[in-house]
Amino acid sequence: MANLITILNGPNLNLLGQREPEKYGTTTLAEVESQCAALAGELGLATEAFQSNHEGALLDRIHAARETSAGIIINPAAYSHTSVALFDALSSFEGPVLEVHISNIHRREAFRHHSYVSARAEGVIAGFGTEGYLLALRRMASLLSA
Ligand code: CA2
Repeated sequence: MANLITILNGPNLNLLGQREPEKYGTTTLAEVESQCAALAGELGLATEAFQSNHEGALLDRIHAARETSAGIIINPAAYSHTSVALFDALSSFEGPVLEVHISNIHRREAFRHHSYVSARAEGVIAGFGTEGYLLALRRMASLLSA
């Protein structure tokens, strides 16, 4: 609980590194998750990672994290732009929430410029590629040690 960070990824991110490398790079989700686990170890944290293409499954993991995790790092993917339910679930979580987007959503279509999740997040990282997850983890370590 004290050092576990839940890393959540939303719809289609299971395809990371396999399609659209010009937008999302060539690193797979499995590689991102293992990079995060390694960095977490160096930071004195631990990670659990979960990806789903289903909104309800993500909500269930956020609810579970209320009992198990000190913080949440989430890339809600397309649900960022549509889901009040994710905002509500994250609002029930007491620890820090950091939002990650691999691409710079502000340089893309107008419908990607607003994220419901951002209003709940302590911070948002966008456009740093998959490195954004590692930056978020470092920030999470700072937030939890403050
Ligand atoms: O930039 C991001 O991380 C996004 O959250 C990615 C979402 C998009 O809907 C958001 O606006 C921004 C899309 C995830 C799709 O992931 C894919 C990865 C590889 C190939 C195809 C899709």
